[in-house]
Amino acid sequence: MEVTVKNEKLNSWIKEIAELCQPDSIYWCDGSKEEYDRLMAMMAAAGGATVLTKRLNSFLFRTDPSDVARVEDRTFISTSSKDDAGPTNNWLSPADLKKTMSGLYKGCMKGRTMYVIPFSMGPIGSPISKLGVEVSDSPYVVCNMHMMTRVSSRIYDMLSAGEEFIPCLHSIGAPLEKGQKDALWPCAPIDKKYISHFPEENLIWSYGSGYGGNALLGKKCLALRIASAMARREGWMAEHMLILRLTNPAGRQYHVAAAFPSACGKTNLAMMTPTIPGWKCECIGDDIAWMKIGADGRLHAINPENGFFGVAPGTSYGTNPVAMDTVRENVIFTNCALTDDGDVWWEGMTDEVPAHLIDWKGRDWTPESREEAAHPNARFTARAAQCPVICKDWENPAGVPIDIFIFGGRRSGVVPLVSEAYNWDHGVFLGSTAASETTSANIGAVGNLRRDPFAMKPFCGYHMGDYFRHWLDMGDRLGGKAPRIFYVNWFRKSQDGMFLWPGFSDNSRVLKWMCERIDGKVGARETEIGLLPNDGDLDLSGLDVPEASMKELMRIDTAAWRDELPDIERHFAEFGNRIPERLLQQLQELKKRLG
Ligand code: SAT
Ligand code: MN
Repeated sequence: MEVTVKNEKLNSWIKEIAELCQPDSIYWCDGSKEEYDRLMAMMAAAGGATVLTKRLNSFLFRTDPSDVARVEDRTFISTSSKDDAGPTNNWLSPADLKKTMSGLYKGCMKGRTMYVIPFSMGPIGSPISKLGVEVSDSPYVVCNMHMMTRVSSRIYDMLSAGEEFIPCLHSIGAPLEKGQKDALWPCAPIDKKYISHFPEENLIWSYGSGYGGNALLGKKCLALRIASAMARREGWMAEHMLILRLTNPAGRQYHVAAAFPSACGKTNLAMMTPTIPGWKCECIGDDIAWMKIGADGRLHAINPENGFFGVAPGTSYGTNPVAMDTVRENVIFTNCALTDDGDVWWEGMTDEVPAHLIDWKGRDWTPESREEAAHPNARFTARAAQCPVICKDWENPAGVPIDIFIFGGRRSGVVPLVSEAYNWDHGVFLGSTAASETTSANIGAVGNLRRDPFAMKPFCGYHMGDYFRHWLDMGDRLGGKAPRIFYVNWFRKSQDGMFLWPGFSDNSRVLKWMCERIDGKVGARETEIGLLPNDGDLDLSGLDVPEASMKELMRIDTAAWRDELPDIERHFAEFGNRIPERLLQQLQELKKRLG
């Protein structure tokens, strides 16, 4: 496409990048369906994309086995002072990092096309949206960005009118020499990958990976890492949260924003079909919330994304029928298995396991095979508009007023099914000490317990101690209009390792209790760790969970909680003098309650 954009910053940046990366050609994207179809057809012809004959307009990609998840060890927050990045982020000085990366970028797009992708996070033209321009040498990235963000030529007009944008530079880091045959999934080796953020100048540089959050720079890089730093400066919030609307049988609406780490069920909760009669759940977003205090003094949330990049394994008509219906057509699948009749399959999709598949590495697979057919972090990319329960207000620029915040994670022990914070400060304490067993959404060990405050450890673009303080400040500003804060754990296990709580649709029972707390309809009992449901208040009608399991789900093991204290102390100590006094006070109070 021939494009003239009258934006000096954009044009000089594109020129500079083109000179550095030396692509064979430059292509300015317009976000059209024609463009998407053409790029997909090109990738299918080259062999990188497999056309799924069983699913309309859908494709399967297999990545290089080394490029299957975010790379937290290779992710950098590059501020002029190391201290400003804080202990939870990798840091290199902007000068050093730019020098190293410029060396890598030199000639890195040889033999390839450089795509210029204009996008908006949030509805185009909305006052809370942010514009970005991603430059990438990956057509897979272009097509995913079409779904996950709003890519449109209208953004060129806005840029010509002088609107600001966030430059996002991406290369897979695999130049092609003349005559060299391309890999099916070109990328750079792990020690050459860099996912870099310069929050002081709102700039993103990503090199070496083509996968998900490493490469679709509107998502984690812009909408969380850069946006969280902007949000703190400007007095709003950018959080790793799903957003949903619950409606009770009387028609009263509640809006919930919930933070769980990657691959801990945000998409499932956001699309849940309540098992309790008369309740309705609608999805507004499944991963990121941008929230501002509105004229009414309440906190209003929007979903800056345009689609879902969801974990496929475990998704089924049993666990998340809405997601299954969302991915019926027009989907990009990555690292799923391929069936003999041209469809995708993943572990947990059907009770019956296919007799033969091509696995995510492209090899023959049978139920006897030792490895999984789909990678545990295999993903689907689909437009939010395709979701059957998408809320009619999901693109409302005013956002939805949040009533309830939920924090949580994957904990096989210790943490009860649900508790409510005593007050805002206690809620911020719960968020700041949240811990979860690691998942395959990051390259690294799976199942290790780690502190993941507010599910933002991998995504906070500045010092986490300052981030805690920002949460306390927001609470002070919101006062009596602040959302109530809850903590959940759907993943507690019995002694013999079985999940105690059915989860999924039955999580609606827990949400119902929260709504009734908001309305003052139910009380709660004070415990050492927070407010827990009184016996009989959690609606368990029609649910088949043994009483002993319910007891265990709600049990507070004070000895185990006492054992957590040294770890929480160590965790807080990491933040040095940037840990807010009010959180240390919360820790003292918890200690006192535990005796
Ligand atoms: O790869 S992503 O970062 O987009 C997914 C996730 O880890 O949440
Ligand atoms: Mn996420």
